[in-house]
Amino acid sequence: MDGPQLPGATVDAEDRIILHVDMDCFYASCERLREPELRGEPLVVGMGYEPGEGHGAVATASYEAREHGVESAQAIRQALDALPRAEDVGDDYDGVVGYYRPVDMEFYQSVAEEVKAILHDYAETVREVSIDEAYLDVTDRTGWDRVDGGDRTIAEGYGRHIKQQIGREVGVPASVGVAPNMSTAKIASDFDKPDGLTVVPPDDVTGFLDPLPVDEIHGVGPVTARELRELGIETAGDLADADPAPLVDRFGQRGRELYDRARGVDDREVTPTGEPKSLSRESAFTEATDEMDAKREQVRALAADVAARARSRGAMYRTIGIKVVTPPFDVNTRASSLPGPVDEPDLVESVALDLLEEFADEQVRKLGVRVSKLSFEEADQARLDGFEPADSPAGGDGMATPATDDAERVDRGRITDWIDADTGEASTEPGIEDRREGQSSLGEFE
Ligand code: TTP
Ligand code: MG
Repeated sequence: MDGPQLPGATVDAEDRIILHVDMDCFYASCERLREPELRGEPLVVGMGYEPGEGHGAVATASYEAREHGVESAQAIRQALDALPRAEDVGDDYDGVVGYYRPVDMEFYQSVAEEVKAILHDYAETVREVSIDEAYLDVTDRTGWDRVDGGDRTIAEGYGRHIKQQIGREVGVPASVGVAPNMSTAKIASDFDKPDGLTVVPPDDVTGFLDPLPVDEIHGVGPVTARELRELGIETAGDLADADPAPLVDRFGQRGRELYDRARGVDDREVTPTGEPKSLSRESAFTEATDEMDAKREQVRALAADVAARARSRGAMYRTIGIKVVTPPFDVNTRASSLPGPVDEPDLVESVALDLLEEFADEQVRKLGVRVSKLSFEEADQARLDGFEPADSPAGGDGMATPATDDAERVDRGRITDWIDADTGEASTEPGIEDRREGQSSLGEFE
């Protein structure tokens, strides 16, 4: 695995392509979505923080705030010492000031769902490890082949594309690492933060890892790093060259794992996280529109796509819903529940179109269609109308196949999960923005 390759040796055909995404100063980036004037400013998001108060701890800080020594888990008071709050200093203060905001998990969760939805479009296998981090196995979607005989790989283009898609569609920055295994991909996504893209092809793994300080290996915290330094191990290369036996004596099985990671050896498979609770696809208009024909056309394409996706995953649904985003960012959701689980694409379309009628006169920025209350077990028995190709919208049932324009729009849409993680009942809930602004009008009918 390590060491120089034999002349003429080619990259192992088995080499996987693992992509790790970690959003940059995620909570702060979410706040900047709502308050674009905070872009480029030192911004601190506090857990247990209240405006004007000094209690709580830093959940995250923007990179501008980090330059002043503010970091996650620090007390807000300490952060305020390093970076006074804009409201607290007089007009004659000529130092740098910070902006402080309280944590709003619901909002961050909704942004994270949009990001994850994009990720699911770019890989069959996605492992979501935290609100702002996921691994994708993209082996079958891209390649390690070099482009034009240069250093760049096709996989690099793939990683760039995902990053750009998140930036364009959701508006938050991500850092991406691409490598032949999970631990190297994780290190790579962290390597050039923020807004980083680091690609480590199989034949560069050793060269990439060797010079890194040993604490950049995932799993090496400050305590382990200190102990390793006591053993004369400063870099990943030192660890890779070490005799593993004393490492195992000292750290147990973890010692062996860290030794392997330092050598770029990590056979862990990307295992997907749970079955989705709902499937949805949403798509934005280039500009808000009140044209009902355009809205209907969009909903038809989205409905066809969601239904096809549900069928390909063997999912039946009991609730069909829509999401309608009106300017500026008001999220409205409407849903209709059925007596029992079904797999009926034409019903998804007709219910979604019915629900849309309420918004006939509204300006709309974005539309979504969702199926929820999913069940997976019975799906086989419910496919009474035969098999459809997994990824094509259902045909032969009287529903129009989306025209090219629709198909393109659908490509920009994504599968997401609007369901409430705690209750599993999101379909009847108002959107996050609705809730925040107290507009919880709902037109749900059972
Ligand atoms: P991280 O990905 O660790 O941090 P980050 O996204 O803010 O910054 P980076 O650019 O370095 O990735 O964590 C994701 C979110 O989790 C973060 O925005 C806030 C939250 N968080 C806490 O609430 N407390 C913590 O101690 C940490 C580390 C994160
Ligand atoms: Mg992050």
